[in-house]
Amino acid sequence: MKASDIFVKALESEGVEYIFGIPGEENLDFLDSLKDSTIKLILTRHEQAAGFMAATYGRLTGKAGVCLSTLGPGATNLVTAAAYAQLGGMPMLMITGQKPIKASKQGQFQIVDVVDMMRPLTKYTHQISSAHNIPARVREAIRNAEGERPGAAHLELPEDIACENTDSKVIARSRFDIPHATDHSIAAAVEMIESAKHPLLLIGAGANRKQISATRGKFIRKTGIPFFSTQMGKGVVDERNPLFLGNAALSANDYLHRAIEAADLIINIGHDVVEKPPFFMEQGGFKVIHVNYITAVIDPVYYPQQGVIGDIANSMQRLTDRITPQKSWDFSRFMEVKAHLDKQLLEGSEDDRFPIYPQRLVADIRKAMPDDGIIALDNGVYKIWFARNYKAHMPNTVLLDNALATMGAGLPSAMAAKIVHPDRKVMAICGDGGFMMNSQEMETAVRLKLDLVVLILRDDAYGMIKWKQANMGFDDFGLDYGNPNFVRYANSYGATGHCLKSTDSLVPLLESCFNTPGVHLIEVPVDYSDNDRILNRDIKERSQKI
Ligand SMILES: Cc1ncc(C[n+]2csc(CCOP(=O)(O)OP(=O)(O)O)c2C)c(N)n1
Repeated sequence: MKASDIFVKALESEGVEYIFGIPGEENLDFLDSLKDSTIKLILTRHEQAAGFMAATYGRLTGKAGVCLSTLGPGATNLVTAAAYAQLGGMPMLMITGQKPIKASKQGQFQIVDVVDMMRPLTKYTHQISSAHNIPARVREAIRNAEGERPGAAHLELPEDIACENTDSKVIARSRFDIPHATDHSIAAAVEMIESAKHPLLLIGAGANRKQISATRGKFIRKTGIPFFSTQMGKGVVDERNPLFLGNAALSANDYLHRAIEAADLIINIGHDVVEKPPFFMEQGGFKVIHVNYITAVIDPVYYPQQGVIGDIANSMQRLTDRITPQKSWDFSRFMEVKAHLDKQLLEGSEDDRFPIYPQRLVADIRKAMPDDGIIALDNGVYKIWFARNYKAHMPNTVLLDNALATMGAGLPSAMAAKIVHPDRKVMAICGDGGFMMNSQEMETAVRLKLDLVVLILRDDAYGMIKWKQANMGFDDFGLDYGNPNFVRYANSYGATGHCLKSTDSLVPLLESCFNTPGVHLIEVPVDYSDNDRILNRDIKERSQKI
């Protein structure tokens, strides 16, 4: 069999459904092998977007999403997506081409050491130098990408290896269970929780990786211990739950941090320090139990006293079985903070000024989205508003990146979410800055006939940086730009462009877009003039008084 054929067979045997990417001439054998495969090629208009789509596919399915590029420039375009998958804990395999490695007449033309370039961004990076090894290398790359903590893997398939012949055979996926936590660590954690006075539960990104929210629901029901989430832990437990305190969209000085300060123990389910910290540990402050698949990475702001390391679902089940709710637990301070925060979160949610204010925007989008509807956020100041104010009802219904926190992933990640969940309503929410970083994928979305709503929050500036600039007392400088006419821009791709003209018309417009097939782009003029006052000052000052 030709090497590229066995490569594709190995991917099929891994259950790969899609390959996102842009082939170059070095991938042509591989491309030809894909022709007769069950794997669908999704051609994109930029490798970075292909990488974001593959990573999001991996994030939502737990199976490695696969992307493809040529050597040199194609591979360098994958770099940001590799970091996105690696930091975000999303399983992804990148396949890149290369010039012949045995004999080549091309000198160093287009040659970058892609294997080494990927080393700090991946769990595994390897050049295939013999067709014979392909099945083992594919298995090893995917094992690395999918294993805890998931991340990026990379295989380079040089042109001359791709067309070799081999009699090697595909290696089937290994079956294995994720190891379980030791009895000793479960017992130690139970002891710490039972003897705490104010235990508090934190739900982070790792808890969103496997669909095991039922066990966390049981733990919360049995113990009555209140919980809060990190940005990437949103939705693991329904945030309408009366024990949900809030989201740590900000790292400090929010209402929620008054509750965190009052805790003497935090049971951390699935958060690791790659995500922006939800709190800062201090000597002599609350203790932390780290419940995760892997041990904690120690950091000046995070040094848990106890680990419960193993399959999170199993750990939560065993903690739930063994724990006895204590009469001495006192959650009154947490609930007091929650009452203040809940009230604060309603402020502005009915404000009908136009351009729309972020609080109203979030409230209206929540109204328009069903429980299982997915919002995929790009990176901008609105991410804080959504993390803080939007109540997620189901796991993985708020896709955001608070690990690499890159701009440009909003549209591609929404597209991947729609591919994985064709029956669910999916919306990309982007700033005008982030959208323009991968707006060319509008063509891909239209070509794939995706039913998608793309919301662009227009402030004609890099708003997030303006907000920080104001916070740091700098003058307003250097962050404004112009924009295309977004309606005409959308229409030129064969999508349907809309521009919001009044705040009240947002919900009906969203409903009509979701009821009309195709890609809809909605330009939403947004008023960020309150960001500095509310996010930088009001929340801090008012929360001090609780
Ligand atoms: C690729 C990349 N470049 C730069 C940044 C730094 N950055 C973070 S948010 C932001 C501005 C985002 O502007 P926009 O997308 O318009 O959203 P807004 O904050 O205005 O709502 C910038 C420049 C980043 N996170 N990622």
